[in-house]
Amino acid sequence: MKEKTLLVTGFEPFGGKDINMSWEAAAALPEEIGAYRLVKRKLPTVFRKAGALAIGAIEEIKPDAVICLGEAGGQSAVTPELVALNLRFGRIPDNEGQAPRDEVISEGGENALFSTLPARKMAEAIAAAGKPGELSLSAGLFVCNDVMYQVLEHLKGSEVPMDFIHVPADGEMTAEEIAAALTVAIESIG
Ligand code: PCA
Repeated sequence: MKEKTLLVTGFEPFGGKDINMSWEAAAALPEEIGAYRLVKRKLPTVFRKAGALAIGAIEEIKPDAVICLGEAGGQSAVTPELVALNLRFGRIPDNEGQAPRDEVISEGGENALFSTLPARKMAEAIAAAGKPGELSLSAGLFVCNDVMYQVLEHLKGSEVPMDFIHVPADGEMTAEEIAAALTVAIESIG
């Protein structure tokens, strides 16, 4: 068994859809990649709660690294995120009907937190493998950004690095194609 543990999260469907490609892709990932044994968890698409559950999973599993996945409509590449913003905005309601409008995630917290995994390197590794991969400069302001910000803030000062990766919704890539791109990204972090 591998010595290092990678926590991978995906989301439940939201916005009236039946599936969320982030969870489909997480489920399609192998149990071991590179130096890591994977532990997978599904998060609810709910502001605050998803981040709290991700942090709870980190406390329980004590992973060596964390990658949270979410789907994004209108994109055709797997996109590691560079930065999370300290702000919530719901263009549509989350799965508990909440649609905050420019609400601060962490009072007194940093305006933005950078990914602590090498987002650019992961994006470049995916592209170098001939798969669709690009660095993203914004995780948006919906539940994905909320989870990324909360987890990065929680892990600040720890040895555990984290990134959020958006994957295409809407059938742009199959779950297996997304999983193959994510595998390359995970192998690149060593
Ligand atoms: N995507 C949403 C939240 C859940 C998901 O899969 C987002 O991009 O914020």
